Order: sequence, then C-alpha cells, then structure tokens
Amino acid sequence: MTQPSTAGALYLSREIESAIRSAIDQAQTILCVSHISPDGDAIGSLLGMGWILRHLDKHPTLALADKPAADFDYIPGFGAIVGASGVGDDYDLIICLDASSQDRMGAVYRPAAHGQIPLLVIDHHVTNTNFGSLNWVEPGCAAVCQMLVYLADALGAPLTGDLAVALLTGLITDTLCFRTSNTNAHVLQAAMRLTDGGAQIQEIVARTLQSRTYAGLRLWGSILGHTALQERVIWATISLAQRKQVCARDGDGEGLAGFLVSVKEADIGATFTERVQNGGRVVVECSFRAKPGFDVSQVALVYGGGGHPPAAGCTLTGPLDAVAAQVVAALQEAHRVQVSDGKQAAFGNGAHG
Ligand SMILES: [Mn+2]
Repeated sequence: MTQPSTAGALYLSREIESAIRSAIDQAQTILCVSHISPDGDAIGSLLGMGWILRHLDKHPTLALADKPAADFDYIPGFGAIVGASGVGDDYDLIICLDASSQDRMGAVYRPAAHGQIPLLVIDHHVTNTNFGSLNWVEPGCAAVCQMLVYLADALGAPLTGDLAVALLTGLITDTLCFRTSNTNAHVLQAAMRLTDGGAQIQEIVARTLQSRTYAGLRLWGSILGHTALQERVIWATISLAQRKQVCARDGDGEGLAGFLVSVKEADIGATFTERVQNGGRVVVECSFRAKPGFDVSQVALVYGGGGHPPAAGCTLTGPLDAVAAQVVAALQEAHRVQVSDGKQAAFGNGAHG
C-alpha cells in the first residue's frame, strides 16, 4: 500500500485539521451537501465525506438539491442521497462540499432553519466567498476529492473500497482525467493512492468522461455548424428549441465548451444554454473553458458565477443572443488584457528562440 504522502501538510494546516476534527467530534447529527447541477466532484466528495464520517461512527444525511445523474450510481452509497425534501431543520453540523457560495447549495440549505448551525465549507474554487463558520478553501487542489484524501489521512480513514471509488471519481472528472493545467504531482500521487486502494481509473472514465447520450451527440451535431470564432474566443448558443428538436434533456450534450476550446485558433471556449428553472423562469447558463495560461474565472465572478481559471460559469437572465453578445465581449476583453499582461507567457506563446 502506498504510504500517506507529505502533500497533505501543504494543503491542510494543523490548525484547520484540528478545527474540523473537533467540529465533527462534537456533532451527533450531520448534514452534508454539495452544489446544484452536481458534477463528479460534487457527488464524489459528498459520498466520500459520507464514508469518512461513517468510519468515525457518524451517520450523516447526504443531500443534493438537484437529482444526480444516474451515470454516477456505481459509487457506493449513491442511492442514499436525498433531495431538499429529505432535509430536516435540526443538525449539529452542516458540511458543504465543492460549492463556492451559499446559493450553490440550492433548496437544500434554508437560511431561516439552518443559519445558526455551524457550517464547515470545504472547497477548492478560487472564487469561494468563505461563507462558512469554518472555511477550508484550497485552490491549489484540483478537486475537493483531492482535499478529502488529505482529510481522510488526518482522520484515519483508509483510502480503500467505497471511499476510494468516490474520491477517484471527483479527481478524474474535475481534471478531465488528469489533463487540466492544475494537474500536478500531488494530484497524481493522490490518484495513485486511490487506485492502490482498489478504485479503477478505466472504469470511472468509461462511466463518466467517455459516456454520452445519443441525444447529446445529435445536439452537438446541430450546434457545431453554428459556432462563431472571433479574437480567439469561440462560442455557441444552445436554445430551448434546438434542444427540443433532438429531444435533449438536461445533462445531454454537456462538455461542449471543453470541446470548443480544443480548437487551435481559440484560447477561450464558451457555451450559452437556455434552460427552464424550477418555477418556469428561463435563464442562460454560461460555461467557459480556457487554454492553459488563460483565466475565465474572473469574468464568471463579475457575472455572479464562479469557478477556476481554466473552467468557470455563471447563470444570467435575458434573451439568449443578448446574453451571449455581452458575455463574449467581456471574454474578448479579458483575453486582450491577459495577452497584454503577458499572463499567457507561461504557455510559451511568445516568440521562439
Ligand atoms: Mn470541484
């Protein structure tokens, strides 16, 4: 078995570690929650935290405001995740994972009922607003699941079996299988320990990154003919009508922004997706991706969203085309500033030899 690394000390200070330990020790009833539109790191860290807490003889409630995709049902414990209606008022501790702001918890978190309960925030978004009563925010980690590797070490939970599968899921999905610019030796070391503990990279990749619906494929097909590329920003709009035409549901065709940014002539990719929220309000979900050396998180933050330098997003109201035009202009401006600041130099875009 691979030994615990010293990397944990880099990301989890003794001070935060002991604060987390005592918060958990003192709590009898714990609610764990992650973000709306849950991705692999949200679901993996939620279930992983569940397994860490069970190792400590705690029996947490695990909640998500939005129903998680069935793709993730291979992670042990998946069936026990409840929605907002399964969440009560009385807890001793709430642990929030992978959410950069309070509203990202959606309907699970009710400020009137939960506002006085200690809130432990564990997150890796550089845009995190530190909304907890105790905040462990580590933008140096590629996934919250990476952070939980170090927490599991600190709390004595072995990185094997169910816990290993949950945590490797978040590491693989947030790094697009170790391809994002924040993938470093510590990420790989954490992944190595989880695979040593029995989790399988190829199985998780096949269930997540390498899996799409036919409707999603057809949606990409209908959109790719209408992409635009200007000033090294490439984007596409996805209307409700386009999604209806191919019978696409929420979640179908995800990952398009990441595909767009792979175009050689672009540094930033964006998609603008019209969506009907609970309650019937029509919004535009904006998703941004950047090549290494570029940063889309600040534009997302300006528009009330958040994320990481290479991957970020926000949700806006307004006509699809107007939102796209306004946000694309902001992305192009950010790109101009970053080029003139030489921020992209790290990627070797400068003159050769
Ligand atoms: Mn994450």
